[in-house]
Formats: sequence, structure tokens, C-alpha cells
Amino acid sequence: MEISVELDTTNRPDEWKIEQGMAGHKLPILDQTGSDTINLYPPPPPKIIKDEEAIRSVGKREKLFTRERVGWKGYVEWENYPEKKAKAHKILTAQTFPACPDFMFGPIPGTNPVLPGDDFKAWHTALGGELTTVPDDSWRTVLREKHADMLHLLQFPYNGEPPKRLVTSKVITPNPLHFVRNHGGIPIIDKDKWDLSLDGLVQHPKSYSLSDLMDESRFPRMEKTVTIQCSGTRRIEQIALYGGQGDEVPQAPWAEGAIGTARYVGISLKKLIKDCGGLIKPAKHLELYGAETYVKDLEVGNYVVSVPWSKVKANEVILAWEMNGEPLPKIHGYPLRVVVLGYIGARSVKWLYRIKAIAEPSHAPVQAREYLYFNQQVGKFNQRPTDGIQIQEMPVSSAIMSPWTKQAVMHMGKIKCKGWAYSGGGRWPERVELSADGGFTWYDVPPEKLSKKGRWTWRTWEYDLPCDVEGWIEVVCRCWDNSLNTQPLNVRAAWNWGLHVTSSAHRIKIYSINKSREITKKRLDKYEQLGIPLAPLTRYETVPGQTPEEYEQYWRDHEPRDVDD
Ligand SMILES: Nc1nc2c(c(=O)[nH]1)N[C@H]1C(S)=C(S)[C@@H](COP(=O)(O)O)O[C@H]1N2
Ligand SMILES: [Mo]
Repeated sequence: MEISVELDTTNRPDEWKIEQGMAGHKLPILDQTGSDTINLYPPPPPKIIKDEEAIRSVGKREKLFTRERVGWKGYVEWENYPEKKAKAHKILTAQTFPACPDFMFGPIPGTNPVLPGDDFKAWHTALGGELTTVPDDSWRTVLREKHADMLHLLQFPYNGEPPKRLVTSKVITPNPLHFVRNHGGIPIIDKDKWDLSLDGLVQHPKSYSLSDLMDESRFPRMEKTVTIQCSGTRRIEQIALYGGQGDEVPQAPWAEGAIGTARYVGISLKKLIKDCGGLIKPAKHLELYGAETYVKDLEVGNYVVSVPWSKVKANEVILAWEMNGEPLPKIHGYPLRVVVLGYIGARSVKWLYRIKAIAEPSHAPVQAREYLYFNQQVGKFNQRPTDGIQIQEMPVSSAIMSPWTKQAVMHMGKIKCKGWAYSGGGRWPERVELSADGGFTWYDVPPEKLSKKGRWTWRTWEYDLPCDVEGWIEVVCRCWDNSLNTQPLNVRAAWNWGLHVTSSAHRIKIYSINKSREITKKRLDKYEQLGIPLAPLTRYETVPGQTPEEYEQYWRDHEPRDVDD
């Protein structure tokens, strides 16, 4: 029979990869609702359209979306102007934008920045005016203020975390290494032109300059060491399990570095409210406004969330202008940010310019439609924002920073491990435990190997984990906080559509090479003698496990493999 050059097949070249779930984004949805199963394939990329007429009808963008105030570069006010919001929405919906690649089911690029954020850049360009240069200006600020080794997960809006080796290298995170989580650009605000207004349901609405806030005769200073943790920390473990909500920014594929600790100086928000004569009924929440522009579902606004009055009343909400002895870096909210003790990072609003006392939690998108913790059965086609719990305090969690997963470790019966542990809401890690057998037996990190306790801070730790076994093991870390809360044991138990709060015990796979074992030591010595490199682990064997003589000797000394009767 002739064999033709062309393969006689309807397979695609990447058939095997797709069948094996390594390219999930290419799979059709199987529609089994009728008598025949139908494949619902992703359509080809949509044609880029632009309704110039509709866009023109909105008006001059340079004028519409102009800088709100002198000395506030990159700040456009939206919340005060509903008609301006409507115009921006019209511009964004009168055209289509190139689709962002699906990196949750597909491969994540091996670049730094990992993801460019093309959609957010395109929206800023489309809106124009003051926003035109925001993506470039923001990136310049990143390069100026952040450490050269930062892992830039998303270039714009900028999201970056330090590499594992630097996450816990210091108990107080140096400013250039503190993770950054932005939803939009970085406004560049002149502190002498800046002020903060406090309005809504207060007796006497007022506004304050930075020197008003810094006046110690009016407001006592407050200084606190605080760990800020993004509720997306360790999201990559949830992504590795299943894809979730596909919005690019919430999908910043954080590893264990979206957490950082700093000493903040400022004042308690409670004092400011008192200075305004206190709240008037029915005020129960404080809405906090950040100056940058955020786009959610093609609706444009400022970054707005809220905190309950009870939290403010407890002096647990700081207005901070100093971070680790320096003025706040621009990227961290200069000139003033909120630091909410023990809450997820999202409530600690940067570039704060307005506080409004309100009756209910904010209805703004970041408060009402994001940072929600859903039940596992909630997903794309049945989710309603009210099905999610609005995330405030983070539960107890922990992470191993060294070694790394899939690493081979050669040791003498103990594996050196390092990491962090944290609990939200004013609780602190009381005990950190490690397991070398996937979570069956646990060793506790001795107290002297944990950094100092603090109500609002993480604890870093180091531990030499006893490990006798050879081969692939699973090292697991979990923490118990002072209320004896602990972590779920696997990612699936905590998985949710928004991919938030990955608080399950942190698991890494390690190949253990125990040199305190006689046989292993002999073999490793042989490798060394012969000058053969040990890595990579999976290279074919060049040093035989036994000499032919040793092999013969064994069978002379032992019973044969099979029995006769
Ligand atoms: N104005 C403003 N404030 C913000 C954000 C933002 O995008 N804009 N992101 C929030 C989120 S989700 C987190 S986790 C923290 C991160 O603070 P950092 O960037 O200083 O580390 O800032 C919060 N405050
Ligand atoms: Mo966050």
C-alpha cells in the first residue's frame, strides 16, 4: 500500500495537547441540552470596528476628559459627573478592542512584564484627554520606584510582586520591593495642591490640606507596622486548578508575593470625623475615593470602596503619608493613602482625595461587584454579585518561599524551609507547622524561628524540616492563629470563581535526596569523583546503581526472584 505524504486525518497538529487539557482555551463548549451534542467553538477574533460618528457626537475628548485640578496629573473626576461617565461609556462601546489572550487555560507568557494589559491601555487611548499618557507615565514611575528584580505580572494597570527569594528576606519589606496592586494609572499629585474632602453624612463637611493633617496640635500621630495582603495572593494555585472569572485585572496571576509589611505614619480617620462634628444618621460606612481612573465592564469611574464605621471607630483605619520613614512612594498612593488594619488590601485606598459618610456599603464596582467570595457552584452563567461575601478580613494563611515547587533538594535529613504566615482582622500567627509527607504528620516551627508577633503583621519563619525519605515528597505549610483558626488542607476546598483568598495550606513538590543515607551518599560521592553533574534530575543514568559483581553477589546471597513450588 502506498503511504501518502499527507496524513489522512482530521486531527489538528495540536490534537494531543488539546485532548490532554493542555490548551483548554481551544476546546469547544459541549452543548448537550438537545438530542445531538453541539460543539460551541470560540468565534474567530471579532472585527475591530469603530463608530467614528458616535464617538464624534460625544464631543471633544481633550475637553471632556481633562485634568480635574491643577497639580493633579492623571486625575479625571468621574463620580461627580454622571453625564461624563455616560459619555465615556458611549466611546468605549462605540468600538471594539483586540481580545486579550486567555492565559488561564492557555500558557502564561515567559516574559517580564508577564502580561501587557493591552485592553486597559487601549481604553485609555480611546478615552484620550488627560488619560492619553497615563499608561506610559505609570510605567515610568514603576521603573523609577520599584526594585529591578520585581516580577511585573501586569504592565498596565501595574501589578507586581517581588520574587520569592526577596519576599521574606526582611521582616519589614523595603519600599521598592513592596508588591503593587493597581486598577488604573498612577496619578502624579503635587502635595501642595492636594487636599482631602470629608463630606456626606457628617455634621460639618470640610476639606484638609496635608499640613492640616500633619498638625499634631489638631490630630495625634499614629504609627503602626502593618501587613497589607491582597486577597488575590497565591491566586496562581487556583488558576492551576481551574480557570475562573476572565477579567484580566482581577486575574493578575499572583504567586505568594502579593503581601508586604511596612511602618506607616499618619492619623486615625476617626479623629478627622470627630473634627467634622461626627457622623449624622443614618451614616454607617465611609466611602473612600482614589484619584485614578478605573474601567469595569466598559464603565468608567474612580477607585471607590468603603469601610464600616465600626472599623473606623476602633481606630483601625489610618490615613498615612509615610511608609518606612519616607514619604509614600507615588506608586503606593502619594501624597495620602488609607491603611485599613487587618483588612484586604483593596480597602486601603491610594491617592485618597475624598471621604464620604454613607448609610450602606458603597455600591461602587470595586466594593459591590469585585472582591467577592463565591460558593464553588457559582460561576460565569449563574453569578450574581449578591451571592458573594464581600471580602474584608483575610483568613489565616501561610506560604513557603524556599524551596520552590518541583525543586530537587539534597540534604542531610533536614530540608531548610522559609516562608511567611499571616492572619487578618487583628489575629496573628501563633503556630506555623510543616509537613514533609503531604500533611499527615506535622512539625511546629520553634517560636525562636518565627519573627515577632504583632496584631497587624505577618510573621516570617525558617525551619529545618526533618525528612528521611527519598524521592518526590509534598512539603506542606499551615498556620494556626491566636484564635486557633487554621487553613483548609487543599486548594479545591477554597476554590472560587473570583479566584480570591487562596488560603489553603501551601503545598510544594520536592524531590528529596537524603545524603545521610549510606547508599545515596556512596552514589553521590561517585558522581563527584567522576565529575558528573547532578542536574538535571531527569537525565539518563550514567553511574550504574550496582556493578555487575555487586549484582551477582546479591543473588548469591539471597533467594531467587521466583519460587519453584
Ligand atoms: N486608589 C487605589 N487604591 C488601591 C488600589 C487601586 O487600584 N487604586 N488597589 C487596592 C488593592 S486591591 C490592594 S491589594 C492594595 C495594594 O497596595 P499597594 O499597591 O500599596 O501594595 O491597594 C489598594 N488600594
Ligand atoms: Mo488587592
